[in-house]
Amino acid sequence: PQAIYLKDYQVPAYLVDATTLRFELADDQTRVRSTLTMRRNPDAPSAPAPLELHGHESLELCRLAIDGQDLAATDYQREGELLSIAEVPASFVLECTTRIHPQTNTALEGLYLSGGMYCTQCEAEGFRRITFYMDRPDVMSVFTTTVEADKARFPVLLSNGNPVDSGEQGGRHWVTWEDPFPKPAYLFALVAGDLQHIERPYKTASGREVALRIFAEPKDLDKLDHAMDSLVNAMRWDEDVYGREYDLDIYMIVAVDFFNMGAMENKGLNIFNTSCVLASPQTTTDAAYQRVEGVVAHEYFHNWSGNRVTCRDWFQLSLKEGFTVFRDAEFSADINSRTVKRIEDVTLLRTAQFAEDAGPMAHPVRPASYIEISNFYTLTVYEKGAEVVRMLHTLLGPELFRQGSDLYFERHDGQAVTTDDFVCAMEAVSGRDLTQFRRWYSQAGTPTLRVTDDYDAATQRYRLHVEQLLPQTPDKLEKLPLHIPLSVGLLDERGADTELDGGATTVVLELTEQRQSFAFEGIKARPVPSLLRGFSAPVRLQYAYSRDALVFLMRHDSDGFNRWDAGQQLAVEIMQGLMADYRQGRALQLDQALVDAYAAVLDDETLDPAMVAKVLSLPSEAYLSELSECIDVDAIHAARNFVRAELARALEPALLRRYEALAPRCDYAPSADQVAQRSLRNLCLSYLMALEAPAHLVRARAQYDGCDNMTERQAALSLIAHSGFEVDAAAVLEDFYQRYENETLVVNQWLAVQACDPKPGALARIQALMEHAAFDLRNPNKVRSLISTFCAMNAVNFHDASGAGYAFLADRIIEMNRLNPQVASRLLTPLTRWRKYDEARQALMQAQLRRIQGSGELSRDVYEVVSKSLN
Ligand code: B3K
Ligand code: ZN
Repeated sequence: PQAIYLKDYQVPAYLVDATTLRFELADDQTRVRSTLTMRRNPDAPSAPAPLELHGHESLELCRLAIDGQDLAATDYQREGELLSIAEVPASFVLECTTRIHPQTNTALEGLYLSGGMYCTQCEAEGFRRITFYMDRPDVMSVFTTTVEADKARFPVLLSNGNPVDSGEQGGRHWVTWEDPFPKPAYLFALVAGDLQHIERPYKTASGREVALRIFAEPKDLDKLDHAMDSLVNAMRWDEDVYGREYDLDIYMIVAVDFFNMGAMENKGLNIFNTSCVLASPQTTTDAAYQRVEGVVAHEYFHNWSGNRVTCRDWFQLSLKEGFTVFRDAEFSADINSRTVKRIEDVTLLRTAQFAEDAGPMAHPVRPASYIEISNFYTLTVYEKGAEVVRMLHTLLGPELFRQGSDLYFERHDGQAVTTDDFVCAMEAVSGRDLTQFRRWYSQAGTPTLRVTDDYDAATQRYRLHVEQLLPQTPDKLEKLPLHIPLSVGLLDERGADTELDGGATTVVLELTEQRQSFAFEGIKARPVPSLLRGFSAPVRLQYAYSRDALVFLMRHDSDGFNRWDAGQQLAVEIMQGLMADYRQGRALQLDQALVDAYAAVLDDETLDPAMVAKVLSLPSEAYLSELSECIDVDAIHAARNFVRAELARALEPALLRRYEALAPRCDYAPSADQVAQRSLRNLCLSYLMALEAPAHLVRARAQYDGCDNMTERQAALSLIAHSGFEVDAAAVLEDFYQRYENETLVVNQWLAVQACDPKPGALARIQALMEHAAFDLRNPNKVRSLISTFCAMNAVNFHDASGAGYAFLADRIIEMNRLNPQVASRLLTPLTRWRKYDEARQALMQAQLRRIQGSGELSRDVYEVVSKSLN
């Protein structure tokens, strides 16, 4: 496989003005007829070029014609994914008929079957599995699509835009859809199935009527209201905050069971993984409710940031993804708790994205090359990309940022553009030079900020000295200093914010040099600095806080994020000390400072319970791993469990008091208040269960039996299932399966709970579950629930010194490489991190990577990750 480079980009030689498609859906006789109105691109170099169409190897070409004349096999060349025709007129009509095989499509790209219903996934390069086309995002066309199928089996036929015609004959029927907005082929969608829907009318700010419809299998019709509420909220929010309105008469969402990702923003016809749209109190946890809300909003926001304005090429993916993640994060922050949302996003960034950015697949937010673009739907493009947009928001302030976004949409509506065009709009409205800021798009790796300070009482001057350290990454490019907004406040001895410039208590320092100092005048006593407030930049921060200072910040910082982060830093430091003790065989002892700090937070009735739960949640094993030079999974697990049990022992009465006081008093609602209370109550129960005491087991089982919602039931289930009470664990797992056997998404949670059970022998349990009726290797949700969860969330078992976990994973990857390359490639992630483990494990992991490499014909997806990892 060959790499593709950003520097080789060329404008398309031809354009498609109109695309007409006819799908004849018929088991193993599915045909696609396309009629493309095409012409030479006036912006392309003038010498006539061959016409190059993309078409996957699996396409059976039945007919190709230009201006009504059939082409002979000698009139074109087919090589790999390209079909080229040496000479075509300056403008012409291309007709093409292909035969495709959705019924055997397990890659879930292009047209495939999900539980008996036809659906599509075309981003990034799936359309070429449907027909020959210029399958690149800078070729935009209007589409007219006719879908024809058996009426009884597929009563609902959908595509993008508005329905304009329909009819039936014999047992078959057809519907024609017209999408008037030019779009790239990756936004094409089609659905045919036995579906039902809920509908709600929506009136846009300017008074247009839109019909909102959400489709699902009949059995799931009662689980669509939350997605509908979320959609309406997102539409209103985008009008209020960005001035963006919806533009078609219908907006449709369809829920499907087999889906590689979370959801897809196809114009007017979003296709969603059921896990990101279905919700009911009895089957869905609070976290999943919030995910539905966030993903529904994300896909809706793409209608402007992605569809109306799209990407010139796939190197620009973060143009739409980074911006849209930033938009959906702000939406969720406005609807729920801003600080809690920020904590969750930063947690993901610091554990998973920082690890990616330090590994063999590290790449800039705008990659410079790729072998398989599907491998670049990454935390870096999405989450770090969103942080880059957030930094622009911080540097410009909300008003200028909004003006910049308005200008961006106005300038580029209907175009396919670059991340640079986005930054240019921000420059134009602010008059700022963002040349140096652009390095965030081209430089990979997480910067470290090393901060020191000094205070001179005589002059009342406090200074911060900041150095930025930029790591080496696989591209070996030279790193230049970044433009970094560093948000800071200074706490006085009472814990109050000091008034800085013009009365502000938080200031944004702009770092542009490798080393820089900032002076604050008129500071009466040595302050405690609150650095990187709100996590104002995606960096690792180093500052030598004493434990006392961290406790002080936990108690007093006016910045909620930093209050939480001070607690995390304190816990990390303590656990790192215990990890060292564990390795040396010393007895473990918990620093009383942590107990006291946690006790104070637990007793603070004025704090939002959601914040209390966040502050009292110990940093995860994954985060401790990310912070380790060399990951010792056993030491991490032992130290963290020790701290949990010690805290529980010391705080048992307080934990119990809050647990009882938070007992639910009314019916379930996914409201911010209730979510907060349940999260703290479940956290208290999890500490109590760390004591392994029968009385708390009884409590957990009572919660499991007595609750009216999945959030409480699932929390109790996993605590009991992971406890040492083996008989009770087996009983509760059995009960859970019996109750929810027919709820696929709940059964997936049941698989996940077992996959992350840290007790010894996990691998054998996973292998047994793979034989269970509830498992299906072809369904990505099930693969993720069982296999990915085991490898990512059960470190002590997956990294067992025998290497059996690695061999198991390699076997699954080799199987999945044939069935579904995208899922196979994602499964590789844990093995790509081999450099972070001890020598023995390094050798075992590398051996499995080599075994995969030599296992036969690899997909581009798996080939790229394996070869980069072994490099
Ligand atoms: N744009 C889609 C991602 C599709 C990825 C396909 N490999 C989902 C999203 O970010 O909204
Ligand atoms: Zn997206």
